[in-house]
Amino acid sequence: MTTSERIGALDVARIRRDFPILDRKVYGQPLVYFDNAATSQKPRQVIEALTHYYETSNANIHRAVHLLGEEATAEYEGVREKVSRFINAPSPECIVFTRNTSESINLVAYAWGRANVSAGDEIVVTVMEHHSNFVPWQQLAQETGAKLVVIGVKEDQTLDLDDGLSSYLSERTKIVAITHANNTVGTINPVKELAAEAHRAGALVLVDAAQSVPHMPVDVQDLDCDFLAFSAHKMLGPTGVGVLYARRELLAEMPPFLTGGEMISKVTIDETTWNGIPAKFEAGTPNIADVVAFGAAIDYLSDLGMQNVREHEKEITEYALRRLKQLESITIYGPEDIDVHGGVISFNYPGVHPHDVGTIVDRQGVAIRSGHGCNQPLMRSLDISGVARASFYVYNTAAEVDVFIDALGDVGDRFNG
Ligand code: C6P
Repeated sequence: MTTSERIGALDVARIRRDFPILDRKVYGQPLVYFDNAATSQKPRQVIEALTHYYETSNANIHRAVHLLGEEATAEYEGVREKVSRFINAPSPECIVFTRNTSESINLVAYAWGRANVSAGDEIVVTVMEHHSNFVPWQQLAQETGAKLVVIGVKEDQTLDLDDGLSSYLSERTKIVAITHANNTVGTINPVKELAAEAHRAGALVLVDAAQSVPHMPVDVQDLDCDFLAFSAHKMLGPTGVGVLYARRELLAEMPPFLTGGEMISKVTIDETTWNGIPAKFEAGTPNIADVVAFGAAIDYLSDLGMQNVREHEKEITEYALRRLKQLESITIYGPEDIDVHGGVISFNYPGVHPHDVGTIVDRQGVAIRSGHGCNQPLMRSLDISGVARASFYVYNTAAEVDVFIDALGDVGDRFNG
């Protein structure tokens, strides 16, 4: 690979011009933003959609008879249709807007979980779950007396499925909650195959897609999952918008998570009946403006093509892995096979705290994440407290990887020599 700006499928030079923040300097150096797994940067198109909405159509939705209210409702519902098409959901009714992935998963753990899980039932998760897809299930198990079954990882941080998923399932398994792509070691899990196996055992499947929907084509009907959760802010959209996809029958049967305005059908002093789906799960005034701007992010990614996004990230990740492996005394985590490795790389130097690594590269303008990455069970299983992590997106270049490698310089020697 050369250090040219054009990598594979994407015209990165053109893309970069859409991101105003990439023009700024950090400690006098051009910003190299490698913290995309935490949140992505936003293109001008998304920022302008947000401003345009407030300047032209701002009103509350689903309740006003005036024109602004109708326009705002149409824009908001239009984005629900876009999201539905983006992940190939069978209907926009299957899309619930939340605040983020964490809230989407909590919605399922509370609304579905409290109604369907009881003492002696089993919930299967993996040790590589982000806390957002671990703690809600752990708490549900503790509250109901259900058993939490945890799938471990092998040495290359792929799931330990040598004896098949069935070895973790029983006739009491109610749900398998699994991440599509891990956010620290980068493992991409075979969720389609796992969903088929879980369904054969009569269990439902929730996919944490916070690190997959932004980075690769995801088709919920092809995966055949029951629930799938992701966040707008990791895919060029604004903060404060999450998505829960759920099968229509499940949403129809589930009790609400939050109650209040707009999620009701009828309220009397004695009782309340619920609105239809998905309104039943969107109590109160939602984050209208950010949902509208999220629509611009989906348009942007759709124009790039999600397969192209994945190809670009694969190439940049392979290049970064090759360069990192040349550094002295570095430990790199995650699977070798790039087909099951997302666009994140975590690493450590012996005896060097990841925060020190993060601070050193920051002084050269390179933003990475350091710490446990909300993956404490996984960190514990690797016997480490945290990692330094670089994560890539559509605007990152091989030239930026070179800046990052130069910024790492002699970190290993400096601390140990
Ligand atoms: N991971 C990271 O730096 P929220 O914060 O609710 O939008 O997303 C939570 C979440 C759930 N699942 C996975 C796999 C994730 O990676 C995240 C967020 C960020 O890796 C913040 S810890």
